[in-house]
Amino acid sequence: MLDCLLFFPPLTKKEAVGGKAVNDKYGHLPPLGMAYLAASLLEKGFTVDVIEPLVLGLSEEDVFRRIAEEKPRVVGLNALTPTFAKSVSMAQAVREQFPHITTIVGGTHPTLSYRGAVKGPAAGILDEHSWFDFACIGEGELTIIELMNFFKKYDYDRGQILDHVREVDSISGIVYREYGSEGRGIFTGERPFVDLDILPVPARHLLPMERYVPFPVQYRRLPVVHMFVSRGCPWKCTFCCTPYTWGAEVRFRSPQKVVEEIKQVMRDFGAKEISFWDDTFTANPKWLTELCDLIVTEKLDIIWSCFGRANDMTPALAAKMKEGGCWEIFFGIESVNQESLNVIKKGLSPAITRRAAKVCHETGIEMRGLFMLGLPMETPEKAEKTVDFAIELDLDYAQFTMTTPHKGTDLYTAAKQYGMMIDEDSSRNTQNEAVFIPTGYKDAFELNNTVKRAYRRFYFRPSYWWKKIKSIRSFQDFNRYYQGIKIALAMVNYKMENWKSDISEDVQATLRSH
Ligand code: B12
Ligand code: SF4
Repeated sequence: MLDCLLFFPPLTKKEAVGGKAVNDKYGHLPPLGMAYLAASLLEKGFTVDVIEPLVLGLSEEDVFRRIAEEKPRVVGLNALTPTFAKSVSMAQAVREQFPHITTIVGGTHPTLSYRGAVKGPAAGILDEHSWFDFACIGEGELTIIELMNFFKKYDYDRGQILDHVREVDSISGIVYREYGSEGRGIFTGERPFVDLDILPVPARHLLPMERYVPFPVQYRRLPVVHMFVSRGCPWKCTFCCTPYTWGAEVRFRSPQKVVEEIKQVMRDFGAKEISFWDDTFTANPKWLTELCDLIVTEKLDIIWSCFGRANDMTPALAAKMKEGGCWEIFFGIESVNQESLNVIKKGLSPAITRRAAKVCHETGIEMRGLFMLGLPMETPEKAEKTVDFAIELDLDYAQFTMTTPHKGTDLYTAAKQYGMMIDEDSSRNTQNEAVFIPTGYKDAFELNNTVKRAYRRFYFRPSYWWKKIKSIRSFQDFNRYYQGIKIALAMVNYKMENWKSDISEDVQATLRSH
């Protein structure tokens, strides 16, 4: 018997990134949210396990076999917008096969549906999806403990739990159903954001850590361990979920706690490199400077990469980051077209990004640019200018994804003003499929071709390859580049050739009709 079993019902790799051609060995990341929840539960004495269907390639049947074996009293499911339909169907199957198990759903999608710009169709998450008994809105570490204590009081008996459900009124941050298993969802109100330093280190030991190998060009030394040590973002880009899910103020774990966690993952998992997946790792230069100083003082043999904002990149900060072990920064550049940047409230200009690129090049930190094609106010010609910009910036890597207005974001609310949503099926919100066509484009095919051309133009340049060849220092470098390029080409090719046959008849009809 297990108190709680957590899992993240994923899209398959094929659904998420066109994975048929993608080597299954690479590109996995741990579901750290599940590991954070598990650590909090373990700390309070609950028994807990995490199933990782994505990385272990488990089918739904495998998951249900594990549930039957582990006999959890509670199942907690994570839901992103594109994976929400999966969470619903998994929760339904849990209810049908194991009616005594209490189910909770949490994650970006439920949170957005309650906190988002407009309470979208998913706002009444429990009204519409009776397979979930409870939904967790926002951070889950403290909420799940309080819920589990309530369940424990009734010996995890689902019948008793639902009979006494009004008692959870005192637990903030959840939705419960008014009359137990029927009735409307009631939100108990916002829970204040948590001080990250009180949270235990994620329970990575419950995850298959050896399987989390990034794509070959995204690391330098293995093993890489992923970390997420801050929450929130002071910016308000209209396409982004972060300000809603994590708040407008960015909170960091203290540098001391981060260093403790780095030491722990070096000791327990042999980490040689850290991949920080925080949304804006550079948002607080004072914190980052302290962290880098501490890594140096503690003489940690570790290198790392992170996400940054171009506005934050001063020469002094970049030098400090380099000294602390940073070798690569991912920047959300999105576009060179100022009108598009203004519509999405990116708070950037091409000049700011040029300055950041200069700083990175001079400091010797690799720069990866993330771009959104098909933005409001964009045309295929303007998209070409964005690709010119990526080339001009002399980026080490560039990624071009399709603009995806997620339900609950401001961009979703404004989408119709700037173009057409051609697919409201949120399971297609993978950022690799055309769901929104700006007015400047003829149709989805044109947008798709623009992305394809962007990759071709950026990567099929002799000067780019010459630079890469010159930077090879070891066989490992060579192999990483070789594998990376093979995967990138296969992915681009796969997506471009097969996306059409992958989309539903309904959507194809819409595409044909405009
Ligand atoms: C790392 C990451 C991944 C990893 C791991 C995913 C995971 N589930 O953890 C990987 C690479 C697998 C991934 C893939 C994708 N991702 Co992703 N990912 C992230 C990223 C950068 C960090 C996630 C994270 O670790 N957060 C930190 C932890 C602590 O937070 P958390 O997981 O949300 O969990 C907390 C709460 O939400 C809550 N909670 C969550 N689940 C539950 C469950 C219960 C029962 C309870 C009580 C509470 C609870 O408690 C947790 C602790 O506080 C986020 C951006 C972000 N800032 O969150 C995007 C993000 C979640 N990803 C996103 C997307 C779109 C995707 C992909 C579709 C992209 C793609 N095309 O590949 C795929 C889909 C995955 C799949 N194959 O099914 C979007 C989701 C947007 C949305 N509206 O849902 C985000 C928000 C980024 C964005 N673009 O805005 N992703
Ligand atoms: S800066 Fe990044 S994390 Fe912050 S709102 Fe914009 S896209 Fe989201």
